[in-house]
Amino acid sequence: RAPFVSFQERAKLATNPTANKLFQLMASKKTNLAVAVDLTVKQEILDLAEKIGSEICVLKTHVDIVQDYDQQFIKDLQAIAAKHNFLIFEDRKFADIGNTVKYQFENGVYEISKWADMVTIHGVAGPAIIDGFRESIKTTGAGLLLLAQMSSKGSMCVGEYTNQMVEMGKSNQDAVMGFICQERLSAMSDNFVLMTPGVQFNSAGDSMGQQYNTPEYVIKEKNTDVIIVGRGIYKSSNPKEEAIKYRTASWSAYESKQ
Ligand code: 6AU
Repeated sequence: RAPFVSFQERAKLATNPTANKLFQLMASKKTNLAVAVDLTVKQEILDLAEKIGSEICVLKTHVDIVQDYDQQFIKDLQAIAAKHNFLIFEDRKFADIGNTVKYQFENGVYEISKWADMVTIHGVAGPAIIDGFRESIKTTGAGLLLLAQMSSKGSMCVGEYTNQMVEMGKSNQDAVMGFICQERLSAMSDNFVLMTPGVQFNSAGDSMGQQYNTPEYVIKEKNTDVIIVGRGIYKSSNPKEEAIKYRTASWSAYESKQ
């Protein structure tokens, strides 16, 4: 396995401003837990953010599933993020040509570029997709997360495609903050944040192709940096307590690599 480099050290190596910020935040707050809040009513998202905010480094949204979305929702979420010190990740999974994703990022109802600290992008359209984000993120310092691998059964983000995504990240280190992946590959250098979804303690998967691993497995065995937990936390009857369990497990797994 690659030699251990702490989050503090990785902050210094980071080439994207949000990667730097996230490494520092994780090191000081001592949490590498990101939570996917896939709820569809804004007040429910805000209530959960308030409850678990102290435990997390990142809150992940799918803003297009919020039925009563408005700009106040973003202001309220940003206030909670500032209070509890976490970053906001809009999991939009952009995939079109540069010119189109630029509109999707900056315009429409959501104006994602105005508030998201980081967003996900697919590489199917080729590396020029990144040019659609470059102008906007030059001013905000936001980070792009490249989908190098997916957690779902039969994912086609494998093999040579995955290698090409890593290369796309390395050729665009100013804009790309890291990867969504299931394992650390040797080509993934320490300036990148590696975030892994498909994490749950008590389930192997769902009926729609999702596959789960434990925090220990992904952080220690697969050597990634951040776990992304959705239903394992937001569906729980006590999300705060559950968030603490995931936080403790993923942070001990990180520390055990030293
Ligand atoms: O823990 P879950 O299964 O309730 O939620 C997992 C979350 C969802 C997915 O949209 C997302 O993680 N996700 C992603 C991301 C983060 O981009 C990639 C992937 O391969 N698998 C996955 O589940 O919000």
